[in-house]
Amino acid sequence: MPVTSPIEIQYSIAIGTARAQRKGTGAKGITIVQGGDAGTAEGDFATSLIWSSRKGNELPLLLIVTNNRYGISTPYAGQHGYDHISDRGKAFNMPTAVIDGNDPEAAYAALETALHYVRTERKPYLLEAMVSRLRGHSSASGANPVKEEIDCIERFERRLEERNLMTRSQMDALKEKYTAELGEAAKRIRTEPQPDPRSVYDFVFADKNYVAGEQ
Ligand SMILES: Cc1ncc(C[n+]2csc(CCOP(=O)(O)OP(=O)(O)O)c2C)c(N)n1
Repeated sequence: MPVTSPIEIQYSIAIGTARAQRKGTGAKGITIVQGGDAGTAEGDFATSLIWSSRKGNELPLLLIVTNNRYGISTPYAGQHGYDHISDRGKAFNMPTAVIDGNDPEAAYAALETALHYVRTERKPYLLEAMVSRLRGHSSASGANPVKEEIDCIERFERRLEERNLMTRSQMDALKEKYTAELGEAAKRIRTEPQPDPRSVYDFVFADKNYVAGEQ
């Protein structure tokens, strides 16, 4: 699900696509939805826990929460009464996990396990990734770098060097290559035409020719 501007409504939208993919529909796809820790205090997150876990009607939904322990400037303790957001999944009989989201290897392994479960069981899984908050949220909380936080890219680069998998200069060259590529893409996008206002409802509702149950 694409992340939305009003936080967390992607969790409600995810129920729709996951319902189309649930067991018995013949669909093999799954829905993956992601949001932040503070957003889980919105009702849409609770709605997705309820709708995805109903007995006999479970949905193939991977719920990912990236927990950086802040909602703009509100710390975790001011928002939640439980130690981990993933604990909420336990009340809905879904498997849960908490991982170090700053560690790409741990994240890869945890995603593999979670994806395998959702794809084969066609049931929901709640994964909580503990991540850094490298900068303030915006001007609302000051957008300066937060020095005490772990920079996951720097840490991973050190690991690659220690294991002799990549050298500093190889990593610098990669960074330069992708920075240039993204810079070019950003320039190109500015030259693209604006979307036609008549397309505002495209892909919001099922196509008007769509008939439930048919391909
Ligand atoms: C429905 C709604 N309420 C309030 C906001 C204002 N707002 C924007 S981001 C944010 C906090 C998000 O925190 P979190 O979900 O932890 O995500 P993070 O930005 O830390 O990744 C809030 C309250 C919003 N965008 N939408």
